[in-house]
Amino acid sequence: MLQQSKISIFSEAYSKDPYKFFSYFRTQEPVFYEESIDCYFVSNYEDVKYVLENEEIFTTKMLAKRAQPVMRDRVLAQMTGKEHKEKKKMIMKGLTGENLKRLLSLFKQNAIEVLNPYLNRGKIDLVNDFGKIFAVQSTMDMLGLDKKDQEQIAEWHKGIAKFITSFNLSDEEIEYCFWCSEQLEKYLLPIIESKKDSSGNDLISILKSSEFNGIKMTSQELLALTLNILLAATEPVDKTLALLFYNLLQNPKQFEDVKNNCKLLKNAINETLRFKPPVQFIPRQVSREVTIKGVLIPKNAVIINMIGAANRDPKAFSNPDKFDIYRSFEDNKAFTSHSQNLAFGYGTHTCVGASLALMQLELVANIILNSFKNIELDESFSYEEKGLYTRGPVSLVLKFT
Ligand code: HEM
Ligand code: 2IO
Repeated sequence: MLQQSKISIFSEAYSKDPYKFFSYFRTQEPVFYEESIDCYFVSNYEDVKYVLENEEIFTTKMLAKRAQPVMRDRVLAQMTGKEHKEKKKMIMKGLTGENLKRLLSLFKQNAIEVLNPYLNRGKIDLVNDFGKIFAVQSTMDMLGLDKKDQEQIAEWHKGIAKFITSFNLSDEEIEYCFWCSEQLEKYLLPIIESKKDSSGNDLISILKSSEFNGIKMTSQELLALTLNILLAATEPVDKTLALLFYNLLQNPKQFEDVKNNCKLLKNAINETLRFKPPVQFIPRQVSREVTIKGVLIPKNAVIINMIGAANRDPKAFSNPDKFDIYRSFEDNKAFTSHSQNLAFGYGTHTCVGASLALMQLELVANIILNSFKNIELDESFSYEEKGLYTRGPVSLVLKFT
């Protein structure tokens, strides 16, 4: 019988600062059972890696309940084997080569346009005035959607994100999430149906013209993958960008070094993703009884991988609680390859948009650094992060000259 811990991820203290709890979880309760939601939380780097690389034991079946009701059909993470490989390839086609070049140029335009009105104001909220708008616009470019509808899309996107990344929603909240999903369906289905096969380079057109086993996808299947990209490419962007600037502002020497050598931005982005990953949880469902660190996990139980805790495991990263853009990413005491941080996941379902996201973040951070000088936190601003599953700053008010 598992002893119920007094600690809960639903406590106010955890929600305020989960990072304070990670060492306790890793060392005292490496498989932590959260009774109220009947889930097992895994926090050691080696265990998270083991779970994510064994997809036969640790499946994504729980997404049928956690994602499918608002995604309206299966998302990429629910697929396995040949289907997963081929559909992932279709998505990759829309994000690489000439399409990558086209997207980066659109991202640049988006960033400049959104930042422009703030240039003479000396003040900007990097989350609410910039990041959220930039993220939705850029995802709409990937999908080939008309950006005139961005505000509407952003609002409905919040509803599906809430459903997938929450625990214990009320019936009213669930109803609202479903309503958002229905609005997105009503909006997107006619667009998906009107796109002419092989007429465009956007992801919807590419997916529509591709075949799996000689058969084209149905509109419903295309809708689910469209919603998958909408959520996956939008949700982490404003969070990562704000965390990057916050971490740099908290570490002025490192910020100076980045400003003097823009090649260091890549390191700063990678270190931000390790130090404070915007996607904190990756759930899996066990296909058979399994034991981790001596704890028996019953068949069909849901395991939640704690990415934030794994990324600060001292067995994988030296001095893990220090934000250090100079840490060698090869520096890994316990593992033979290299210590890859787990912000983009690991194994078969590793993020398909990872390299695009890194380029997008580098591009936009460079634009911000070139547009604003003497960036500081506004003195009236108090910093707060929010979210258990996805997590990031509520706002980040910067002043600059
Ligand atoms: C999967 C994080 C950006 C599309 C994932 C997973 C994580 C993640 C943790 C693994 C899920 C799992 O194993 O169940 C992030 C972060 C991002 C980011 C931190 C930005 C900083 C993007 C972008 C795209 C994208 C820009 C757009 C194309 C996807 C898709 C999957 C995925 C489609 C599912 C992959 C699969 O099941 O094979 N992402 N992501 N992500 N991500 Fe991202
Ligand atoms: C959409 C949770 C922001 C994904 C998800 C049901 C599947 C998958 C992830 C990421 C990030 C989002 N899981 N993206 O964790 O596609």
